[in-house]
Amino acid sequence: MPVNFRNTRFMTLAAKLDQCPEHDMPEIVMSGKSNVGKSSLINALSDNKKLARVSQTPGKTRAVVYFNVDRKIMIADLPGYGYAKVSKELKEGFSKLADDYFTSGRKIDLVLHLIDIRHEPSKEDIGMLEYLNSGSIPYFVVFTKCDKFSRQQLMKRLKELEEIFDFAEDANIYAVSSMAKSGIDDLRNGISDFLGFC
Ligand SMILES: Nc1nc2c(ncn2[C@@H]2O[C@H](COP(=O)(O)OP(=O)(O)OP(=O)(O)O)[C@@H](O)[C@H]2O)c(=O)[nH]1
Ligand SMILES: [Mg+2]
Repeated sequence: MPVNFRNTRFMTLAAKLDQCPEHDMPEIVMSGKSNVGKSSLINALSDNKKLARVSQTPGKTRAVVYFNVDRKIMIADLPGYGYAKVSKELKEGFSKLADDYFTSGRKIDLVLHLIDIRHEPSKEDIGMLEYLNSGSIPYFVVFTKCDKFSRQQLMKRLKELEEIFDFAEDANIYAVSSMAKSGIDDLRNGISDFLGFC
C-alpha cells in the first residue's frame, strides 16, 4: 500500500531520551545542523505548512518531535546541532539528546541527513556521515534549499559535493527545496521504496 504523506499528524515530543515513545512503525530520523531545514522538509513532505515549527531563529526544535505518517512511518525531528547563539548549557543539552539518540540502541530504520546545498559541509556533517557509514544505520543525504541556485549552478554544485564527500556508488542523494517543492516527490518515492511500501 502506498504511503499517503499528506496524512501526517503530530504525535508527541520528548525532551529526554527516556520520554521517547516506543512504537512498532519504521522510524525515520531527521538529522542535520540547526536551520538546515529539517522541520520545513517534514512540512513539505506532508504538504502541510503548519505541522512542524519553522522559524527564522535557529534552534527552534529543542526536543525530539514525533510525527506519524499515514500510520505507517514515524518521523523523529531531532534538535539541530551547531547553533552557537543558544546558551552553552542548552546547546550541550540538545546536542547531547541528538547524539544519545543514535547511540541509545534505539531502532532507527533510516536517517535523512540534511545539508544546506550552499554551505561547505561542517565537521559535524562529515563526522555524522562517517558515523553512519561505519555503522548499520541506512541513510539518505538530502541537500536542502536548492531554490537558491539555478538549475545549472545546482548541477555544478552537486558535482563539487560528490567530490568533497566521495559518496559510495549506491549512496542515496537527494536535492530538494521545501520552499519550491522541488525534489519532494522523488524523496517521498525514495522513502516509500526503501521502507518497502509500494
Ligand atoms: N530558501 C529556502 N529556505 C528554506 C527552505 N527550507 C527551510 N528554509 C528556511 O530555513 C529556516 C530554517 O528552517 P527550519 O525548517 O526551521 O530548520 P530546522 O533544521 O528545523 O532548524 P532547527 O529546528 O533549529 O534545527 C527557515 O527560515 C526556513 O524558512 C528551502 O527549501 N528554501
Ligand atoms: Mg526544526
